[in-house]
Amino acid sequence: MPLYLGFDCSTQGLTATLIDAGPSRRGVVGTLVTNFDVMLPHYGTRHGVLPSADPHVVHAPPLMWAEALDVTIARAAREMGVDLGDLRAISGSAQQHGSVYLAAMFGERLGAISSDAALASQLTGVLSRPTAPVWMDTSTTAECGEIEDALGGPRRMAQTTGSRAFERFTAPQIRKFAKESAGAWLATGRVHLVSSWLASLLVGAEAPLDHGDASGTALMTLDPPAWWSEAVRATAPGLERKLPRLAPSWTVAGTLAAYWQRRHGLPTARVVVWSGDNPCSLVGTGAVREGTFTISLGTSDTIFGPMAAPRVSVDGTGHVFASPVGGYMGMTVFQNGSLARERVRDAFGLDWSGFSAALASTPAGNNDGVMLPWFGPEITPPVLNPHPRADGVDPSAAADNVRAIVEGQMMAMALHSRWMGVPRVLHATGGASANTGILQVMADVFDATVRRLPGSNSAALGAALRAMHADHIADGRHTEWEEIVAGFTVPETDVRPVPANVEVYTRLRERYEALERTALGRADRRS
Ligand code: XUL
Repeated sequence: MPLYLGFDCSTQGLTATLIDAGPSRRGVVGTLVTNFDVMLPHYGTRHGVLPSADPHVVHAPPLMWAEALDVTIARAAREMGVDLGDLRAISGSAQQHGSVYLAAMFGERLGAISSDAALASQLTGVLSRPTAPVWMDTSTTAECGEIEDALGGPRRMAQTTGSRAFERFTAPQIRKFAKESAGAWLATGRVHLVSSWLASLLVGAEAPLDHGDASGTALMTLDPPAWWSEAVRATAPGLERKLPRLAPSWTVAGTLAAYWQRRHGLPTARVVVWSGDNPCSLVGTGAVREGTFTISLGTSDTIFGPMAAPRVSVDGTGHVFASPVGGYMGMTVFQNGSLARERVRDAFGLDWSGFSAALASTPAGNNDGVMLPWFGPEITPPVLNPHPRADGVDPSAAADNVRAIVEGQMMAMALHSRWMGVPRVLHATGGASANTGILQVMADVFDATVRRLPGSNSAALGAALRAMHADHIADGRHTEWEEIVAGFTVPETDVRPVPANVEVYTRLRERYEALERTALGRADRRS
């Protein structure tokens, strides 16, 4: 029974999903999660990130992710209930954009890791910056402007890299660090993304960065996928020597380092380059051919789908990435995802079943009440200093507010993903996709059939499936993506749009759009 292991290093925890690809037992063997706040409390994170006096600065400790890998692999060996001796390959998914800054001796130190002590304890001194800015960081507006100016403006940048400059993208983050901490920047020998940092730890050598995750740096040309020397020069001095190698998403980076074999009893499995969580979710939700979009309801809400040719978003809100299945993928990201839903839930003292009951007790369209879901800074549309705003929603009525946040989020997604096309079928994944009431609003707002995928971590599943695909290629076998995902991404529920509700939302979307326009006229925004 060939086993494949996929990780997902998300904002709040590290998930491991083990799959069995044997013809008679094809399916998920098990999934386990190491929650950062709960299981690694000594790093002091809250929701996986470090407390910060400035709401625009959001960092996390890279050593926490390394320790989580160690802890999760130990747990997988103990708790999955199968002999991991049959493990053929491992890959991973990681929150995108976050950058890890390493001293020049990092590569050498990796080669000297001993199985006698825990991994994290042997990594002291390898970081040239103790914390990593993550995708929620919005502190680089000045650097975005500087980079766009140097590269001929946002349109040229989007046409070349797939996105204009966004605060969370790696290039403006690197530029800010190089400007503010020139000495530490000089001492930096390598900048990894979260994905290539963790892959390097598994291989025990510098691992390449895959084209999918590299698309979130603002430093890679989409066609051909290569570092864009103009952007690299415009970002920071000496950056060209500090970037990892680029590689297609199906590249085998090496085999598991001796550390993992000796300390946790794992075999000499192949390690496939890691990718970003959204590219991995594309695979893990089976959206491997154009026509199907996925909505992932996680810490951030994202909508994405495969694209044969890159169609860049003209309003500058979306992204085109290299896809892990070949070709491209379009994507739009909304920062006010599950944390915004939790804010409303907590404000009215509800639990998730109370939240669902509140949603069910209110009519589609919320009697014309609309809410902009901007509880924290928002990526789409860009809102740096949020002013949560509602029109016609009683601020003291729990049920109205629950419906307003869900409807606001879905209307924002429909509005800002138009550039990608109009979906007929949406695959839903992520924690909140368990809530059928939320999926009904999604189906009605998009006028599309929504298919809920089983399991809540499609990114970890996608990573395991990518490991299988790359393992086949390394063995000289060509397997179509449909065959790789077959049996793993079968929707468990179909939620169909209700025609009367679709009509209500066609009207309400105009109100939402008008409220958003008015709010953006007043709110602090960059473009
Ligand atoms: C994608 C993005 C988020 C992170 C968090 O551009 O910023 O979806 O990948 O998971």
